[in-house]
Amino acid sequence: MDYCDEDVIVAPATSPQMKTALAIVRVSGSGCFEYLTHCFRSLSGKKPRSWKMVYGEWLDDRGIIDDVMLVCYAAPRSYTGQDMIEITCHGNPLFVEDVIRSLLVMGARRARPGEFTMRAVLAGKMDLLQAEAVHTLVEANTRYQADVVRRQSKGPLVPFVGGRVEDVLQIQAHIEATIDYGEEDIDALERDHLLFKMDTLLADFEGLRLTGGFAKGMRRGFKVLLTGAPNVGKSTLFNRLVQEERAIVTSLPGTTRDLISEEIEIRGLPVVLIDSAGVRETDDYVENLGMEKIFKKLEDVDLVLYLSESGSSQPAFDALLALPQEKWLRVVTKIDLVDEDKGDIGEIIGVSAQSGAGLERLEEEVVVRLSSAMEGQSVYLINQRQEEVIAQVIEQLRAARNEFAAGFGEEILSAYLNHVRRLLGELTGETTTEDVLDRMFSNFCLGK
Ligand SMILES: Nc1nc2c(ncn2[C@@H]2O[C@H](COP(=O)(O)OP(=O)(O)OP(=O)(O)O)[C@@H](O)[C@H]2O)c(=O)[nH]1
Ligand SMILES: [Mg+2]
Repeated sequence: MDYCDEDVIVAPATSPQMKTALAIVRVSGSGCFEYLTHCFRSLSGKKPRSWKMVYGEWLDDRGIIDDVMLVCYAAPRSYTGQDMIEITCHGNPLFVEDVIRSLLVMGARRARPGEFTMRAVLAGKMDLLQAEAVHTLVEANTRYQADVVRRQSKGPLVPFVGGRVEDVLQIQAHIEATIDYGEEDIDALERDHLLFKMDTLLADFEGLRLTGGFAKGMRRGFKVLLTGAPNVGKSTLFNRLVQEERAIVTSLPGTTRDLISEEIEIRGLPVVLIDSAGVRETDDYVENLGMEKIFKKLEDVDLVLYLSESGSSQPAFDALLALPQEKWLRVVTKIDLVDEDKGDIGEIIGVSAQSGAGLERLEEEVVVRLSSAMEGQSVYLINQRQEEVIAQVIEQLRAARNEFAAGFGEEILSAYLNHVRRLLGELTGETTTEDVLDRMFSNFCLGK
C-alpha cells in the first residue's frame, strides 16, 4: 500500500449502516477547507473557524442535502495534524453517503481503514503504540479491557522499551571497550556481571510476553474448561454460570458427551466456558470420543476447573496432572449435601451449583488465575503484533546470552544485540517499515 498523505481523505466516523440521531463525517488533508465555499452555507452568519462549531446547510450540485453542524481544525492542532473538518449531519446513511459523495466530487478520496490514525502517527501526533491503543480501545468488549488499554495509551511501554535499549547498548559498549583495550578475554567477574544483566533483561521481556497472553484472552475470551468424573455436577455448574439451562443435567453418569461452550463475562473478563463429558474408564464409544476431545482441549485452554464431589477422593487424571500447577484449579461440588461452611478445604474451593454457595469465591479465584500475568506489571502488550515482536526479542536475546555463556563470539553477539535493538525500535514504531504499518492499520475500522 502506498501511504501518500498529501491528498484529502473522507470517511464516516460513526456507523455508516445504522440509522441514528446523528452521524459524523471526517475529512483530513491540506486544502479541505476550500471545499466549504462550495459545500457549506452558514446559517448563523458566522464563518467556519478553527475549533468553533458552526451551523449551516450542506450542499451538493443538486441543492441542500442536510442541515449540519461542523467544526474545522486547522493544522497542526487536529487529530491527524492536518487541516480537518468534522461534519455532524442527521444519522441517516443516505445523508452520510450524500455528504461523502459531495466531498469526493470536490476531489477528496475515501479513506482506508485506520488512515486518520496513520496520518496522526506520521505527523508525530502519537507513537505507534498509542495508535494501537486507540484501536484496541475502540474494539474493547469489556470495561476491564478498556481500562487496561487506557492505561497503556498513556504510553508506559515507550519508556520501558527505551530503558531496555539503553541496557543493551551498555552491554555492547562494555564488550567493545574490553576488546578495544586489547584484552584477550573478559575476566570472570565481568562475565558474570554481563550474564546477570542479560538474564535480567530476559526476565523483564518474559514477564512482558505473558501479558500478551492476557491481551489475547481479552480479545477472544479466556477459555475455561470444566472437567471431572461423571455426575460430579459439571453441567449444573455450567448452567448456573451461563445463567441458562444450556446443558442437559440428569442423575445418570455419562450425560454430557460433547464439548459445549458459551461466552460469559466474569467480573469484566470475557470467558468462554466449556462443559465436557465426565472422565472415566468406559467401553462406551461415544463417551470415549468425548474424552478424547477433552484431552486435546486441555492444551489450548487458559484454565481448567477440576470438579470432584464433596466427600469423594477421586484422584485427578494423568493428562491434568501433566499441566502446570497454575493452569488448573480443584473445586469440590455439591457442598449443600455436607456442611456448607466447611465447603472449602484449604486451597480447594467448595461450591454448590444448587444453592449458589461458594460461587463468588470461585469467580474471584478464576479472575485471579486468569489475570496472574498482569500482577505487578506496569507495562503490558495489547495485541498480537506486539507479542510477536517481543517473542523475537526474547529469541535473539537468549541466543546472545547463550553465545556469551558458551565462549565469546564478539561479532555474533553484537549481531544478535543489534537485532534486539532493531526489533525494539520496530515495537515502538521508531523504525517503522511500510510492512508493519500495512499490517497494523489494515485491522483498524474505517474513519479511525
Ligand atoms: N445436591 C446437589 N446436587 C447437584 C449439584 N450439582 C449437581 N447436582 C446433581 O448431580 C447430578 C449430576 O449433575 P450433572 O450436572 O449432570 O453432572 P455432570 O458432571 O455434568 O455429569 P456428566 O455429564 O454425566 O459427566 C444431577 O442429578 C444434579 O441435579 C449440587 O450443587 N447439589
Ligand atoms: Mg454433564
